[in-house]
Amino acid sequence: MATNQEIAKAFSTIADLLEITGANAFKVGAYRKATRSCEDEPRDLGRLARESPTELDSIEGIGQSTKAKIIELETTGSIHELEELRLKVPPGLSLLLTLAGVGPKTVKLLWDCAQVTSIDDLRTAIESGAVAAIPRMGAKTVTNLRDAVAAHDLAGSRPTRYRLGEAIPIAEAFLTRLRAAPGTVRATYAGSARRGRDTVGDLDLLVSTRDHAAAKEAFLTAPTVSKLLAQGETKCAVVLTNGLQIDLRIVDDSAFGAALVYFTGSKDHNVFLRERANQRAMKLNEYGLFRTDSSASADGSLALVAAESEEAIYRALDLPLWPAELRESHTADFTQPPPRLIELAEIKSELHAHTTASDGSLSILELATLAKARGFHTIAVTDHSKASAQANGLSVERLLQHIAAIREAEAAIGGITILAGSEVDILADGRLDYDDAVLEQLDIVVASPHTALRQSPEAATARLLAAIRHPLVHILGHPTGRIIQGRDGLSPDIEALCVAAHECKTALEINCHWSRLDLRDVHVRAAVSAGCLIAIDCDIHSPPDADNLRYGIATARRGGLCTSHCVNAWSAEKLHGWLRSKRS
Ligand code: DGT
Ligand code: CA
Ligand code: CA
Ligand code: ZN
Repeated sequence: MATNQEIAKAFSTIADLLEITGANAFKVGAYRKATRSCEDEPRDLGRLARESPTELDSIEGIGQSTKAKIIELETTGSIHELEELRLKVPPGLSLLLTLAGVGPKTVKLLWDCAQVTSIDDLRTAIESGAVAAIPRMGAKTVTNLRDAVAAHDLAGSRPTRYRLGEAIPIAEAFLTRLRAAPGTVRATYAGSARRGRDTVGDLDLLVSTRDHAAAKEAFLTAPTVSKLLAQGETKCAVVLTNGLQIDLRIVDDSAFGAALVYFTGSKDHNVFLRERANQRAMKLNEYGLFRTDSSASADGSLALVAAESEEAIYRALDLPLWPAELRESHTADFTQPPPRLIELAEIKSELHAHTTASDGSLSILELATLAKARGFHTIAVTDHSKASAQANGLSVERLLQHIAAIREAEAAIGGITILAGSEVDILADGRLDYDDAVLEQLDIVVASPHTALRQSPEAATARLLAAIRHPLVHILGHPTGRIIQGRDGLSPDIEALCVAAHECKTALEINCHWSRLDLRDVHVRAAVSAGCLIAIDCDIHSPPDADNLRYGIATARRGGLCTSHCVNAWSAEKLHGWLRSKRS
């Protein structure tokens, strides 16, 4: 339930973001006015929205569009337009707005004219004179900005963690630079990013080289580096303009494996490995695995057992090599062989994708062509259902036309199966947004919660159980509706969902978008131990979404998922057989 203050805050944020993105002044003004109206309104707007929405019409400053958004926020917990705007604007700009005396007009000017997207950018741009050179930027404003940045530095604040899909592309850009440096042998990322956690505190990069200075140079001269935290012969740490910290380790290639084991972690796993080494009269550190008993050489240095590869170190410790994603659970028995985890190359279908019929950017044929190019045997077209009005969800009439269009595209394309499906809303009470008679006409049904994401755990469990048990539903889409660093989403009884999903052969989705990763790792682990089917889907709205598959795979692997239980890894025959089993 949203308070008046929360509604007002949402509207003022929309106004700020609209202004930064250059929307027309009238629209911005309407949101400013609505902000003040909400702040001044003595009655509870959320309750009015639920119980007597027509009363909202009489409030001065609230129009049809802002009224609809109050209702949307109250019933769904979020405002679609606000989320869209947040995606359009670099997150650092919102932080700029928190600087004393800095408003959206200034932020827009800084962004447009000096490519400033973070406080570090701003500091650099002030120092270089780039800010003073912006037309319409007065000397007084520049002074104000300088003071505001200084005040911010004293208070000190930067985001604590970064989402996996924000961090990995940055890591890869740095690895490309490092690999291009003379003398580089191997370069990779380690730490929580390699373990596939959904957020990372910082990036840990590792490079082996014959030329330490060249590697360091390539790292430090990257254009996104904003601040040098530390530098030495074998290590450097920097902060990027977006606030992300990167630690770099530079090693000789003969010790790459030892460094990789150490910096992959987790810390707990390192403790386990070190103790195991100690029990065997050995010592493990970031430089290698050494004998500590009498075989030490005459000069007192320890005899090296293994250092060049992870395999060699694990073998010498009498352990099977465990995948990085599983090197954290405290409960795993690392002396046993690890499960054979699913791999990205094994994914052969995408079962959750949108077209221009609802809120996607691709036509049916474009979507199918993309899936075909990825070597998939099946693509499911699952546009939104009618309750998702903000996502242009399909009325029954439009859905029936869409099914016909999908059948036509399927006949035309060849080489891939196009399934007619829907991402049907699970309403707050567990009913689905289309009648059974409509759902029966679809090859595949993904049922997802989009609204009422703040309901009680009991209500959420009952709601999701109803969808799982619905005989026409194949997949439960993004089961909790969480947005990482955005909203918590539902907190249903996951074990109960898993039991039902296993029984009904309904797959639980891992939504691959890095802002969702829903199911999350611990939920996947629960689903895997219950023997559930899992779908790993990109929820494609536009082509780049398909590249998020790797994050879903990382999450699946952290949960211990094997190929056999992932429906997207099945052959066409097996997949289509399962889908048909829910159609009599
Ligand atoms: P993060 O950055 O908070 O997402 O998590 P990590 O795991 O990347 O942690 P980070 O960056 O502090 O260190 C990277 C790896 O280096 C960590 O996973 C294990 C190793 N490491 C760092 N400090 C220690 C330590 O004090 N003890 C042990 N055993 N390992 C450490
Ligand atoms: Ca780290
Ligand atoms: Ca680190
Ligand atoms: Zn959805």
